[in-house]
Amino acid sequence: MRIEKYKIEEHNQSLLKEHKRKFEFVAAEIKDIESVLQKLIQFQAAIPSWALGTGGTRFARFSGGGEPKSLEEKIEDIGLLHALNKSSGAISLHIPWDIPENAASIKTLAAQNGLRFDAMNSNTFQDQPDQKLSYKFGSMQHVDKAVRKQAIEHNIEVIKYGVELGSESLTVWLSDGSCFPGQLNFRKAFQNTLESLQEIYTALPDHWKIFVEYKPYEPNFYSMTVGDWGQSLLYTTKLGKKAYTLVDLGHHLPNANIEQIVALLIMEGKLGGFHFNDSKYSDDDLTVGSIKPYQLFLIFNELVEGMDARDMHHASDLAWMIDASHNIKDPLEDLLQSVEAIMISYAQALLVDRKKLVDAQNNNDVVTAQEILQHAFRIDVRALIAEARLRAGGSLNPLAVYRSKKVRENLIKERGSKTVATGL
Ligand code: LRH
Ligand code: MN
Repeated sequence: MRIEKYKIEEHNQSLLKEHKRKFEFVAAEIKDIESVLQKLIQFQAAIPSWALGTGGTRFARFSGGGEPKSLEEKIEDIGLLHALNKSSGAISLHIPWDIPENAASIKTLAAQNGLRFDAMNSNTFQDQPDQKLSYKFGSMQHVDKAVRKQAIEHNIEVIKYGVELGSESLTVWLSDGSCFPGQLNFRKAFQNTLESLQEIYTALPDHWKIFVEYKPYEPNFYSMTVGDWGQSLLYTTKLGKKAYTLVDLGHHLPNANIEQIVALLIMEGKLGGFHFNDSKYSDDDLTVGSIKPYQLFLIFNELVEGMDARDMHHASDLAWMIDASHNIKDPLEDLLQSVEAIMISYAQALLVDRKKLVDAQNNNDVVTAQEILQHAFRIDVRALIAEARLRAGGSLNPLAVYRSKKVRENLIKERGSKTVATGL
């Protein structure tokens, strides 16, 4: 389903007067408003190809209907999101869930929807029907060299698909680990995994990056062979300058200080990007900013400070990707909310008075430092982001247009209520 541009403009007209009032109010406080707006317009979050259908848990999955049954339909759905918020201009594919059978036509369809391909994702955490050797006891850590070789070859195949589509990075998340003490020799598992990643690293095209994603548990529940940021940094440092650590917000033990991890990874030049989501207990993959919006702001605060300290280009020097699972919400509405939450935290971080904050820190003026941060966190930047969307040709209120145009109802009419999208 497509939403014609004139319908978005029509909807904007009905909201314009109220928007301008709110925008002028928030803009009055911001000295470099044009550069802030430019940064917001350039910023694009990549949508995961595996999160366009209804997610589930081991207990149940309640399909919402109208789900995309092909990669083409997934690209159309992301194209619709991007037409509404002009901030979803990239898609991250997961192989083999979304193999581009005809890469050229897929690339053309994506371009017609204003989409580029962000990081490719390999999958050695499931056994495919035609697979020779099982990953039950791991893939790159496996005691059997033949299993490790199979995993390496799969990742090299994923890189090939990415090259055809114009992607320039590979995300490797390994479910490898152990469920019981004694099951695994941690040192050998690390060495096997490093050697396997080194073979994949060698196969990377020149300008490509490899992202090593860490996770403390699930599906293994005693150890994970890439269990935390320190282990991922060990791998990426030993691999070389094309290797970076990927931070999935849901992959931390309770109360971990993720913003400090982000600050140090940027300092080391080893932060590759993010899988944005939110969680209350574990890897819940909930809507970004729905549970801990202040933590998301604090993470973007470290990102802006750290990236500016290294003269990094905000929009293109890191991989901004969403990784969520939609168990009860309409997947497209959930993704619209997630992109909005990311833009809000980024905008607020751009409004932190850096000079005053540094002065407060240098004077150990803890109270003022907190006041400066929380002042920015309490600025209602929604009209700022709406103005950025308006200038980029998007909608002032994407969710309202999505609902008023009865997108889900139309998708169910088009695709039926039983279609199931590949993915988690
Ligand atoms: C693992 C993970 C990883 C993906 C998968 C879909 O929990 O975050 O990034 O490959 O989810
Ligand atoms: Mn992830």
